[in-house]
Amino acid sequence: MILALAGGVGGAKLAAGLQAALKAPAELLTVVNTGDDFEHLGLRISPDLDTVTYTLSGRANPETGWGLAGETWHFLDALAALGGEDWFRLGDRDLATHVERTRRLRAGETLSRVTSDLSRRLGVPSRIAPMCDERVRTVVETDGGDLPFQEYFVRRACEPAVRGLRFEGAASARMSTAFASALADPALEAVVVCPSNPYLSVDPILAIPGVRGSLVRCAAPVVAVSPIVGGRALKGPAAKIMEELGVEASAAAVADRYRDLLDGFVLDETDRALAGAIESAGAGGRVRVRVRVERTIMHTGEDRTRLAARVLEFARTLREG
Ligand code: FO1
Repeated sequence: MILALAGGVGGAKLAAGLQAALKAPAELLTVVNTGDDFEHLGLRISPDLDTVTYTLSGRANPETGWGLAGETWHFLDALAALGGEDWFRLGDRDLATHVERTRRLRAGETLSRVTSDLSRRLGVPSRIAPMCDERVRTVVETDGGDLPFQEYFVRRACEPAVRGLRFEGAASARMSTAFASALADPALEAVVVCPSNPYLSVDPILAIPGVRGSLVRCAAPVVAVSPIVGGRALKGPAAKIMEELGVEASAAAVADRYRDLLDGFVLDETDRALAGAIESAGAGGRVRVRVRVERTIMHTGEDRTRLAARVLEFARTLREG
């Protein structure tokens, strides 16, 4: 089996590639960040879980990467006319997901159960699980004070300078059952850290107690794909945040951030020149990481499947020694 760790749009694309590249898609489990979740208009919104579910079911909006294709906006327009909060755009069809998830969570079901059931109903052939079932909330510490994640990301368009991040609730959360079982499964063949934002999307997953240690110890190779290409983020504010936190925005800095748990790192062709430095950085007693150079930018479905197949092949070579 293959375990993928993902946040929103970039992570979902590689997860879709892995699902397409595997002969038996049910062997893929995608574990998703829930630090972006929030309560809005009385509803429980899980943006990254929905982005992954919609992408893996072939329903994602191709322009935005989040939300549903062919969406209509009557609800939001009516809400705006009443003076309601319309800064977070909930489409008419997407709304059904939030209403149904909220109802089931209120009735006492876990987020894991709701997620796996909704994804099955939408026709996803692989498995999707939240990182945990407890409430974890990413708080962005900025020059202007602390902001709940979606206030920072959507309402303020990632404009405030980031000084730090914290994941409230993470220390007392537990890995979801599917996540913990996958990490303990002797049949685990690879862990793929998708090209998601290391600070906003992957760090919350790594903040769940036991995750880092399990990844360091796990017998299967852990391979990350860089979300930074040529010093820029493929999508979103990763490069901006790295600079604001005083870290060079480069694929090499991403490799360094994950180094203690990585066996392999996939770099874009643009960054080929960094490969040697990333590999030799392990020479001084630090963990050694093998590097593979690929075309990592995923415009089309074929791009996703090809990159995923290369990542799986790279993991196979790492496994074999
Ligand atoms: N992102 C935006 O930039 N603007 C929005 O209005 C917005 C609405 C939205 C609704 C449902 C959903 O599942 C995701 C939505 N997103 C929106 C995306 C989301 O805020 C971010 O992509 C993630 O949280 C970061 O990965």
